[in-house]
Amino acid sequence: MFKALFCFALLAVGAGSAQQAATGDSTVLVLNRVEKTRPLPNGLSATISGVMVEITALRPDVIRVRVGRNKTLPEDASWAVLPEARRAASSVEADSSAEAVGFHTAALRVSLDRRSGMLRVTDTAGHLLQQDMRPVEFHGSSFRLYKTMQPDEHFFGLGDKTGPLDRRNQAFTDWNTDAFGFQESTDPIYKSIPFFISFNEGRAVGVLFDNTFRSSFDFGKEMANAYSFGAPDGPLDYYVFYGPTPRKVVETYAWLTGPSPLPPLWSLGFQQSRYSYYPESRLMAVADRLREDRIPADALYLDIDYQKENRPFTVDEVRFPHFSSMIEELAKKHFHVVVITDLHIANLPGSGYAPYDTGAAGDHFVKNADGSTYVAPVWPGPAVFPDFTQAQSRAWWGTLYDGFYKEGVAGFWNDMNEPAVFKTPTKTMPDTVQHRIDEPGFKPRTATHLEIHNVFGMQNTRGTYEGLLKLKPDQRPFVLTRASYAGGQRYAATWTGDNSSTWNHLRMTTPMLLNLGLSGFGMSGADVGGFAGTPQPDLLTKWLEMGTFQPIDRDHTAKGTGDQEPWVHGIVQEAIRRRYIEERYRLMPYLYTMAEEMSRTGMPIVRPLFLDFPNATPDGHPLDLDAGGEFLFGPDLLVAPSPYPDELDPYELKLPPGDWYDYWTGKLTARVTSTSTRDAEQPLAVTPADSQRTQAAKEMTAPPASEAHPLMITPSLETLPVYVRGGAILPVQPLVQSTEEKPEGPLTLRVYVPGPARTGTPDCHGSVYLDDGISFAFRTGQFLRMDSTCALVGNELHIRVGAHQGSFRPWWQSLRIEVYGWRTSVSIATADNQPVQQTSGGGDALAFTLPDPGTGVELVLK
Ligand code: NBV
Repeated sequence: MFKALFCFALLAVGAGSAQQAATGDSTVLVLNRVEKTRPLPNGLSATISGVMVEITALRPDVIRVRVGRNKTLPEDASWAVLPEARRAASSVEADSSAEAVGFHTAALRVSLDRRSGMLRVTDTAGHLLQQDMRPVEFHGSSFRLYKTMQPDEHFFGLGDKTGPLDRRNQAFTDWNTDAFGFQESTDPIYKSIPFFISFNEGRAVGVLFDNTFRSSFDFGKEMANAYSFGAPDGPLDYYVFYGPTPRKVVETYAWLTGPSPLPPLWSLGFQQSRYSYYPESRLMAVADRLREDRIPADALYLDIDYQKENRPFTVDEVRFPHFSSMIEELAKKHFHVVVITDLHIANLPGSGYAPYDTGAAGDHFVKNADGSTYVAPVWPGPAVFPDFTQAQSRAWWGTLYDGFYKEGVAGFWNDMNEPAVFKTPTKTMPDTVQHRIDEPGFKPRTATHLEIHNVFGMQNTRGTYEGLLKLKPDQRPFVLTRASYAGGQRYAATWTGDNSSTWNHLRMTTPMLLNLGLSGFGMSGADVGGFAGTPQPDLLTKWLEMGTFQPIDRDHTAKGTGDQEPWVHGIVQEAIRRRYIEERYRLMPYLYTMAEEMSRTGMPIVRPLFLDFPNATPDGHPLDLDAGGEFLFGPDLLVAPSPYPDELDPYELKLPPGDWYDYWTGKLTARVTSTSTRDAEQPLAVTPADSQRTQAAKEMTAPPASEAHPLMITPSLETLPVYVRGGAILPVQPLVQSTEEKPEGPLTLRVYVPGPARTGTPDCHGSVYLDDGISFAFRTGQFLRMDSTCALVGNELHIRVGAHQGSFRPWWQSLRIEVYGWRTSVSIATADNQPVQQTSGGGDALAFTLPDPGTGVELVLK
């Protein structure tokens, strides 16, 4: 039907006919002729085929497009986009010609073709960023937009949808779904994040399609030269924002929808979970074993079986007779407990079950179309569902956390919030249930589940997050969610749901987490070891290795599977697993610094290579597409697992331009020269410092591999290859068993001396951020930031450690500075002109320990 109507519509356009296509179906509407236009200070308003269109600039690099049938624009309200961003306005210059009408900003040119009504966006240099391929069409309430697609255009984002990192040649639907047992081609799964990045010839453009209905995206699957998006109903309201760098697009997405808040430090530690640890003695035994085996860990999870008959906000007192003292005891052992609190409230009228009674008294539950309360089976049996679209219902929901939060439960897990419903083929609520939107910024109105489904989980976590904040205003909440929508990162961290204990699922983890990170969810993880099934020993080991380099490192498994803690499968496997978890704790200063960056700028912790190296290939092709499962863990570490982790064959390592050191040995692995045509336009500058550097490199025991010979890696169980960017200054700390333990000894700054810089100035810097890890005191200056740089000056290496910014006092008194890739010995070393002794560096590193006065210090090596 859709296709047939569409052909008619096209014919109508071709014939230059009026807006109502000659289909005999008055519901089809094609926007093909610009009738009236009116310049706005920040954009343009137009009537196209009788339909209202408004295109405005929020910033010079961000435009918003809204199209409204019935002579009005869609309601200016959003669950995703922050009010301050939606209200932003940037002035524009109007452009008009015989063919087109539009405007330009300092970054973009926007035009509407007068004959076809089609939208075109270019940068000011004329590079095409987005072009309608067809006029916009409405079919009843549904609509779809087609945009031209370039031969080397690639697409990223849409959250953790399965499949390869690049979304090209695939199609996706947004409809939050409990997808137990999902596989590589399963769609939809748990989250709906209608945001994607198009990347073409090194230029990135972001698109946020802010529509909560069952939207869909097609990236060249239907047509070889077009991508499209649309929805069956709801507003035609989207944002287009320009980089050109993908980093800028990611940052702008955070500007629009808000970054993830700074998480509590403990949530970055190792987390142990299973469905379910009970009774109490079992949980305590797991805690004790982690400490006895000296496997650093910070969090333990209680899944649904801790509750009485699966009723949220209760405790099964037979299984957990000393719940609060158990939490206390675990806290003394430096464990944070996270408990599951699903949203389905047991339907128990008159039984003294407070969540039901107070919810019913406040009229907080979702209703059927006939006004009765909607009741459906989930874990507790018949259940009712809070209407999270009402601000007052979210506030009530938040109060339910009072008891657990006071007892010292540290974090909360919102599962099943797609919402999942049992015994129905749709796995969720009927389309017809009624939600009552009562929300600042929205018109108070009822909405069917078709509109609310995809934001239901997000609003659930908002209720949790804001409720926790109200209960403990000076404690950073930790909420973990399965379902969400664009902007949901403001309230919760997330995980990828019920994966399986297979090698392919381990492999799928990377693109899922990378796309989640690009889509705002920088705090994310996948169940380490896999949820469904029992992992083979080597698989669990490899997964724990990879877990070290995930933002959230949580080992979790399903009911009825084998034990999955790091010690299963004997001491040899356990020793490898321990080593990786320990490494995560050594890297904690680096990881926490990244988390802080994420909370300010939206930059995710795990990143595809093209995010930091958009010009790594001559044609601006994303390097990731040729580099298997490689990814960046923050700005300085590149993790290079085998693209097929169960295969024994050697695989090729592809590195972005620059010097790369082996993280484990500290040796220079490769010096990759830029292959980018864009960069090649800038001649390589070889300064005297660089010649010195080259001389120094010759002294190294392992000469850098030449790019002409591909670097091959032979996989081994005990090694996950990790490389450090030349020019990084990596902060690492002494080993601890939990993030609450004070590290004993100096903060180490590992300086990886950069090779000849492309621009002549070696880029060598690092930063470390620290605070109390739990409160909001950082907002009033109680944090510490310390930036450092290194520079080659003639024959000397100068390492400048900056003064402490902020008033937080660090745990260290001294700094150990390790220098990689410079020389094997020095004749003179001074710190602020006073001689310093070289200490043993191990391997090829030079090492020096100096007091950290907090006022900055310069180490000069000659
Ligand atoms: O609460 C039980 C599980 C949980 O362990 C898992 O992580 C969630 O994704 N939950 C789903 C419900 C049922 C799973 C079969």
